[in-house]
Amino acid sequence: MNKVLAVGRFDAASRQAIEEKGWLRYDAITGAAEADEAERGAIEAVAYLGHHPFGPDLMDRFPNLRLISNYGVGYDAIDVDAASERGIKVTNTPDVLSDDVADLAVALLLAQLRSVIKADAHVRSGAWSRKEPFPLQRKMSGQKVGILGLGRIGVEIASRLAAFKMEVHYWSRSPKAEAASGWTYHDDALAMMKAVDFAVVALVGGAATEGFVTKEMIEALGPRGVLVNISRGTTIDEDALIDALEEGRLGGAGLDVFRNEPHAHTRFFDLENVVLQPHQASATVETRADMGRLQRDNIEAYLAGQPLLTPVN
Ligand code: 8YV
Repeated sequence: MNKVLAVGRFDAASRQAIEEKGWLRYDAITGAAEADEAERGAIEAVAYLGHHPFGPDLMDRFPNLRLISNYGVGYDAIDVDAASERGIKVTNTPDVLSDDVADLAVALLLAQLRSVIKADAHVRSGAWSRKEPFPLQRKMSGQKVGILGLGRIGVEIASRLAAFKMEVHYWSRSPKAEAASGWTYHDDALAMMKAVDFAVVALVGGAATEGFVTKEMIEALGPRGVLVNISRGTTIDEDALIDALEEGRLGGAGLDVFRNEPHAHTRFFDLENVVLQPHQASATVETRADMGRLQRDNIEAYLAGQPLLTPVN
């Protein structure tokens, strides 16, 4: 009987690696939870890809489960307290994706400030050849940017934006040793949003940061402000964000994550002042290969009775 279950719609390379290992694979945890009792009872480790909540009821469908190896640094889909209570270890894939996520955060800010998407349409539509004017854009260098959350990814975003000659501000629960000397720490997130021109959300997901970016914070950024989110849709009051964008109380947004993925709120689609991405900040061939390898290596470590590489609990 198979000890390992892989759950999710993996890319071709990861899928092949999983097939070579001979692990059982299901597209969704809800499907795997309906497998026959003997199959479920044999499972000790799950390679998990997805954002469907993996809570106590689903865990109890696998009575011998000892490890959930998550594909992704954010593990907010997994109820870690419930896992710990059941003696189930959880691992994630930190570090290997930080550069890519930071790159996309910069790309979203630049795309907004320099109107990259609209300018592309201006050329393709023939407007440029008809000599129609294209509006002037916004300067990125020299402006103040605020980073909400200075974890591994936040640090990478901040150092990239510092290289763009931006004045870096950050909020986190406490000042960070990783912060460069020129970066300004704020212990009050609202005060930081008032002090900066643009902001990037790099918070962890989960209950502790649910709705962290409030209506007041969004409006503090103002009609010329731009908000980028590469964290989780849950970290922002999404209704307040859409209202502010529709009514011009926030200048623009660059979003890789949404509340109800993959069903981004349709009100976003009518807005000209947003750039939208399908939760793809870590989605490069190279990084996805590294994430898949780290996920599988954690499972191999468990099977070999060795210490887990990147434990969460
Ligand atoms: C996803 C992510 O895990 O690492 C994270 O926290 O959000 C992403 O890398 C990936 O899109 C698979 O769902």
